[in-house]
Amino acid sequence: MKSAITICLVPEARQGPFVFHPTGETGGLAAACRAAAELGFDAVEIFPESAEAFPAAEIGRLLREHGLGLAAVGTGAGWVKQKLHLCHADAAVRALAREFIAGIVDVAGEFGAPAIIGSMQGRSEGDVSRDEAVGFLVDALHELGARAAVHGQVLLYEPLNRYETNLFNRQGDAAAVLELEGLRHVQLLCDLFHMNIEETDVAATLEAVGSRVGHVHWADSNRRAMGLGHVNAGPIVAALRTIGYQGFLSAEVFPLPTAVEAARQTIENLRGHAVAARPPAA
Ligand code: LER
Ligand code: MN
Repeated sequence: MKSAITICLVPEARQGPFVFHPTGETGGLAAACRAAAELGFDAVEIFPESAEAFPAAEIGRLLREHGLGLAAVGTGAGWVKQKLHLCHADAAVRALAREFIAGIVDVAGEFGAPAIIGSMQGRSEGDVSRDEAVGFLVDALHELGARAAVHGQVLLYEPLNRYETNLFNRQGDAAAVLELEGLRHVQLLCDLFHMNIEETDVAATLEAVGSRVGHVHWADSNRRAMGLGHVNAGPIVAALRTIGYQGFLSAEVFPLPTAVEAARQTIENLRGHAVAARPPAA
Protein backbone atom coordinates (compact mmCIF):
# COMPACT_ATOMS: atom_id res chain seq x y z
CA MET A 1 0.00 0.00 0.00
CA LYS A 2 1.09 3.58 -0.60
CA SER A 3 0.63 6.84 1.27
CA ALA A 4 -0.99 10.01 -0.07
CA ILE A 5 -2.08 13.37 1.25
CA THR A 6 -4.71 15.82 0.01
CA ILE A 7 -4.06 19.23 -1.53
CA CYS A 8 -7.05 21.51 -2.13
CA LEU A 9 -6.72 24.27 -4.76
CA VAL A 10 -10.24 25.67 -4.21
CA PRO A 11 -10.53 28.72 -1.94
CA GLU A 12 -14.29 28.08 -1.50
CA ALA A 13 -13.46 24.68 0.08
CA ARG A 14 -11.25 26.11 2.81
CA GLN A 15 -13.47 24.54 5.50
CA GLY A 16 -13.25 21.16 3.78
CA PRO A 17 -11.41 18.03 4.93
CA PHE A 18 -8.16 18.60 3.09
CA VAL A 19 -4.73 18.82 4.66
CA PHE A 20 -3.18 21.46 2.44
CA HIS A 21 -5.15 24.47 1.26
CA PRO A 22 -4.39 27.38 -1.10
CA THR A 23 -3.43 29.67 1.79
CA GLY A 24 -1.82 29.22 5.19
CA GLU A 25 1.58 28.03 6.43
CA THR A 26 1.97 25.47 3.63
CA GLY A 27 -0.39 27.27 1.26
CA GLY A 28 -0.33 26.57 -2.45
CA LEU A 29 0.78 23.68 -4.54
CA ALA A 30 4.55 24.17 -4.38
CA ALA A 31 4.77 24.42 -0.59
CA ALA A 32 2.34 21.54 -0.12
CA CYS A 33 4.27 19.22 -2.47
CA ARG A 34 7.51 20.13 -0.71
CA ALA A 35 6.00 19.37 2.71
CA ALA A 36 4.48 16.09 1.46
CA ALA A 37 7.80 14.93 0.03
CA GLU A 38 9.81 16.01 3.06
CA LEU A 39 7.54 13.97 5.32
CA GLY A 40 7.92 10.94 3.04
CA PHE A 41 4.53 10.65 1.33
CA ASP A 42 4.45 8.63 -1.88
CA ALA A 43 1.84 10.78 -3.59
CA VAL A 44 -0.59 13.66 -3.44
CA GLU A 45 -4.32 13.75 -4.13
CA ILE A 46 -5.47 17.01 -5.69
CA PHE A 47 -8.83 18.80 -5.48
CA PRO A 48 -8.76 21.31 -8.38
CA GLU A 49 -11.20 24.08 -9.29
CA SER A 50 -11.92 22.48 -12.68
CA ALA A 51 -10.20 20.67 -15.55
CA GLU A 52 -9.54 24.02 -17.24
CA ALA A 53 -7.91 25.43 -14.10
CA PHE A 54 -5.88 22.25 -13.45
CA PRO A 55 -2.27 23.50 -13.43
CA ALA A 56 -0.95 20.47 -15.32
CA ALA A 57 2.47 21.86 -16.24
CA GLU A 58 3.20 23.04 -12.70
CA ILE A 59 1.93 19.79 -11.20
CA GLY A 60 4.07 17.74 -13.59
CA ARG A 61 7.15 19.76 -12.67
CA LEU A 62 6.52 19.56 -8.92
CA LEU A 63 5.80 15.82 -8.95
CA ARG A 64 9.04 15.17 -10.88
CA GLU A 65 11.07 17.53 -8.68
CA HIS A 66 9.86 15.82 -5.49
CA GLY A 67 9.52 12.24 -6.71
CA LEU A 68 5.79 12.22 -5.87
CA GLY A 69 2.97 10.40 -7.62
CA LEU A 70 -0.55 11.65 -8.29
CA ALA A 71 -2.89 9.36 -6.34
CA ALA A 72 -6.26 10.73 -7.55
CA VAL A 73 -8.05 13.92 -8.58
CA GLY A 74 -11.31 15.08 -6.98
CA THR A 75 -14.27 16.50 -8.89
CA GLY A 76 -16.18 18.03 -5.97
CA ALA A 77 -15.48 21.63 -6.99
CA GLY A 78 -18.23 21.20 -9.58
CA TRP A 79 -20.61 21.00 -6.64
CA VAL A 80 -18.86 23.44 -4.30
CA LYS A 81 -18.39 26.21 -6.88
CA GLN A 82 -21.11 25.61 -9.47
CA LYS A 83 -23.77 23.53 -7.66
CA LEU A 84 -23.64 20.88 -10.39
CA HIS A 85 -24.50 17.27 -9.63
CA LEU A 86 -25.32 14.08 -11.50
CA CYS A 87 -28.91 13.71 -10.21
CA HIS A 88 -30.14 17.27 -10.66
CA ALA A 89 -33.76 17.61 -11.77
CA ASP A 90 -32.64 19.76 -14.74
CA ALA A 91 -31.17 17.64 -17.56
CA ALA A 92 -28.97 20.56 -18.66
CA VAL A 93 -27.37 20.73 -15.20
CA ARG A 94 -26.84 16.95 -15.19
CA ALA A 95 -25.12 17.24 -18.57
CA LEU A 96 -22.86 20.03 -17.27
CA ALA A 97 -22.00 17.85 -14.27
CA ARG A 98 -20.95 14.99 -16.55
CA GLU A 99 -18.94 17.37 -18.71
CA PHE A 100 -17.19 18.78 -15.63
CA ILE A 101 -16.25 15.28 -14.43
CA ALA A 102 -15.23 14.13 -17.93
CA GLY A 103 -12.74 16.99 -18.13
CA ILE A 104 -11.18 15.89 -14.84
CA VAL A 105 -11.13 12.23 -15.92
CA ASP A 106 -9.04 13.39 -18.90
CA VAL A 107 -6.56 15.60 -17.02
CA ALA A 108 -6.13 12.95 -14.30
CA GLY A 109 -5.77 10.26 -16.96
CA GLU A 110 -2.85 12.14 -18.54
CA PHE A 111 -1.06 11.67 -15.21
CA GLY A 112 -2.05 8.01 -14.90
CA ALA A 113 -4.44 8.86 -12.08
CA PRO A 114 -8.15 8.19 -11.49
CA ALA A 115 -10.87 10.81 -10.93
CA ILE A 116 -13.21 10.65 -7.94
CA ILE A 117 -17.00 11.02 -7.90
CA GLY A 118 -17.92 11.98 -4.35
CA SER A 119 -20.04 15.10 -3.82
CA MET A 120 -20.81 15.26 -7.55
CA GLN A 121 -23.06 12.20 -7.26
CA GLY A 122 -25.70 14.48 -5.69
CA ARG A 123 -28.90 13.14 -4.18
CA SER A 124 -32.54 12.43 -4.84
CA GLU A 125 -34.67 15.46 -4.00
CA GLY A 126 -37.77 17.32 -5.13
CA ASP A 127 -39.34 15.65 -8.15
CA VAL A 128 -36.43 13.23 -8.64
CA SER A 129 -37.24 9.91 -6.96
CA ARG A 130 -34.43 7.81 -5.51
CA ASP A 131 -34.86 5.19 -8.26
CA GLU A 132 -34.62 7.87 -10.91
CA ALA A 133 -31.57 9.40 -9.21
CA VAL A 134 -29.82 6.02 -9.01
CA GLY A 135 -30.58 5.59 -12.73
CA PHE A 136 -28.93 8.95 -13.48
CA LEU A 137 -25.92 7.97 -11.39
CA VAL A 138 -25.55 4.55 -13.02
CA ASP A 139 -25.77 6.05 -16.54
CA ALA A 140 -23.08 8.57 -15.63
CA LEU A 141 -20.86 5.85 -14.14
CA HIS A 142 -21.15 3.86 -17.40
CA GLU A 143 -20.21 6.86 -19.53
CA LEU A 144 -17.45 8.22 -17.31
CA GLY A 145 -16.06 4.77 -16.48
CA ALA A 146 -15.65 4.09 -20.20
CA ARG A 147 -13.90 7.44 -20.54
CA ALA A 148 -11.50 6.57 -17.69
CA ALA A 149 -10.78 3.23 -19.38
CA VAL A 150 -9.52 5.07 -22.48
CA HIS A 151 -6.73 6.34 -20.23
CA GLY A 152 -6.20 2.88 -18.74
CA GLN A 153 -7.77 4.16 -15.53
CA VAL A 154 -10.71 3.29 -13.34
CA LEU A 155 -13.28 5.79 -12.11
CA LEU A 156 -13.61 6.01 -8.32
CA TYR A 157 -17.13 6.11 -6.88
CA GLU A 158 -17.37 7.17 -3.25
CA PRO A 159 -20.38 6.28 -1.08
CA LEU A 160 -20.95 9.15 1.37
CA ASN A 161 -22.64 9.27 4.75
CA ARG A 162 -26.37 9.91 5.07
CA TYR A 163 -25.97 13.64 5.72
CA GLU A 164 -24.31 14.10 2.30
CA THR A 165 -26.25 11.77 -0.01
CA ASN A 166 -29.27 9.47 -0.05
CA LEU A 167 -27.98 7.40 -2.98
CA PHE A 168 -25.44 4.95 -1.49
CA ASN A 169 -24.17 5.23 2.08
CA ARG A 170 -22.70 1.74 2.44
CA GLN A 171 -19.93 0.16 0.45
CA GLY A 172 -21.67 -3.20 0.11
CA ASP A 173 -24.78 -1.62 -1.44
CA ALA A 174 -22.65 0.31 -3.92
CA ALA A 175 -20.58 -2.79 -4.75
CA ALA A 176 -23.75 -4.73 -5.49
CA VAL A 177 -24.89 -2.09 -7.99
CA LEU A 178 -21.48 -1.99 -9.70
CA GLU A 179 -21.70 -5.78 -10.03
CA LEU A 180 -25.31 -5.83 -11.23
CA GLU A 181 -24.69 -3.09 -13.78
CA GLY A 182 -21.45 -4.59 -15.08
CA LEU A 183 -19.55 -1.40 -14.22
CA ARG A 184 -16.09 -2.94 -14.73
CA HIS A 185 -14.24 0.36 -14.91
CA VAL A 186 -15.64 1.75 -11.66
CA GLN A 187 -14.09 0.99 -8.29
CA LEU A 188 -15.04 2.02 -4.79
CA LEU A 189 -13.49 4.83 -2.84
CA CYS A 190 -13.72 3.71 0.78
CA ASP A 191 -13.61 6.82 2.98
CA LEU A 192 -13.16 5.63 6.55
CA PHE A 193 -14.89 8.76 7.90
CA HIS A 194 -18.11 7.92 6.05
CA MET A 195 -17.71 4.20 6.77
CA ASN A 196 -17.32 4.88 10.48
CA ILE A 197 -20.79 6.47 10.41
CA GLU A 198 -22.53 3.95 8.17
CA GLU A 199 -20.95 0.51 8.39
CA THR A 200 -21.53 -2.09 11.09
CA ASP A 201 -17.93 -3.32 10.84
CA VAL A 202 -15.44 -1.40 8.72
CA ALA A 203 -12.82 -4.16 8.44
CA ALA A 204 -15.41 -6.85 7.60
CA THR A 205 -16.94 -4.57 4.96
CA LEU A 206 -13.57 -4.01 3.30
CA GLU A 207 -13.03 -7.77 3.19
CA ALA A 208 -16.51 -8.27 1.77
CA VAL A 209 -16.13 -5.75 -1.08
CA GLY A 210 -12.58 -7.04 -1.67
CA SER A 211 -11.31 -6.41 -5.19
CA ARG A 212 -13.76 -3.53 -5.67
CA VAL A 213 -11.70 -1.32 -3.33
CA GLY A 214 -9.92 1.20 -5.58
CA HIS A 215 -8.85 3.92 -3.16
CA VAL A 216 -9.05 4.65 0.57
CA HIS A 217 -9.53 7.97 2.37
CA TRP A 218 -7.50 7.45 5.53
CA ALA A 219 -9.32 9.40 8.22
CA ASP A 220 -10.16 8.91 11.85
CA SER A 221 -13.69 8.96 13.33
CA ASN A 222 -13.65 12.74 13.79
CA ARG A 223 -12.13 13.35 10.34
CA ARG A 224 -8.81 14.23 11.89
CA ALA A 225 -5.59 12.44 10.99
CA MET A 226 -5.66 8.72 11.85
CA GLY A 227 -4.74 8.28 15.49
CA LEU A 228 -6.46 11.49 16.62
CA GLY A 229 -9.92 9.93 16.95
CA HIS A 230 -11.26 6.59 18.18
CA VAL A 231 -10.78 4.31 15.16
CA ASN A 232 -8.73 1.16 15.73
CA ALA A 233 -6.77 1.13 12.49
CA GLY A 234 -5.06 -2.25 13.07
CA PRO A 235 -7.95 -4.48 11.90
CA ILE A 236 -8.56 -2.14 8.94
CA VAL A 237 -4.96 -2.45 7.73
CA ALA A 238 -5.17 -6.21 8.27
CA ALA A 239 -8.37 -6.39 6.18
CA LEU A 240 -6.76 -4.39 3.38
CA ARG A 241 -3.78 -6.77 3.43
CA THR A 242 -6.13 -9.78 3.37
CA ILE A 243 -7.81 -8.54 0.18
CA GLY A 244 -4.43 -7.74 -1.40
CA TYR A 245 -5.13 -4.01 -1.67
CA GLN A 246 -2.13 -2.28 -3.27
CA GLY A 247 -3.53 1.23 -3.68
CA PHE A 248 -3.32 4.47 -1.73
CA LEU A 249 -4.23 5.31 1.84
CA SER A 250 -4.88 9.00 1.30
CA ALA A 251 -5.35 11.43 4.19
CA GLU A 252 -8.53 13.40 3.47
CA VAL A 253 -8.71 15.05 6.88
CA PHE A 254 -8.92 18.48 8.47
CA PRO A 255 -5.67 20.40 8.90
CA LEU A 256 -5.81 20.04 12.66
CA PRO A 257 -4.08 21.08 14.81
CA THR A 258 -2.16 22.39 11.76
CA ALA A 259 -1.67 21.13 8.22
CA VAL A 260 1.88 20.00 8.91
CA GLU A 261 0.92 18.30 12.18
CA ALA A 262 -1.96 16.46 10.46
CA ALA A 263 0.42 15.35 7.74
CA ARG A 264 3.08 14.26 10.22
CA GLN A 265 0.54 12.37 12.33
CA THR A 266 -0.72 10.58 9.21
CA ILE A 267 2.69 9.44 7.98
CA GLU A 268 3.76 8.34 11.45
CA ASN A 269 0.53 6.38 11.82
CA LEU A 270 1.07 4.73 8.43
CA ARG A 271 4.66 3.87 9.28
CA GLY A 272 3.39 2.36 12.52
CA HIS A 273 1.32 0.01 10.39
CA ALA A 274 4.29 -0.69 8.10
CA VAL A 275 2.69 1.25 5.24
CA ALA A 276 4.59 3.96 3.39
CA ALA A 277 8.16 2.79 3.54
CA ARG A 278 9.65 5.88 1.87
CA PRO A 279 11.90 7.58 4.43
CA PRO A 280 11.48 11.27 5.25
CA ALA A 281 13.88 13.59 3.39
CA ALA A 282 17.20 14.10 5.18
C1 LER B 1 -15.07 13.63 -0.63
O1 LER B 1 -13.99 12.73 -0.77
C2 LER B 1 -15.83 13.34 0.58
O2 LER B 1 -15.47 12.51 1.35
C3 LER B 1 -17.07 14.08 0.81
O3 LER B 1 -17.43 14.04 2.16
C4 LER B 1 -17.06 15.48 0.35
O4 LER B 1 -16.32 16.27 1.20
MN1 MN C 1 -13.71 11.23 0.98
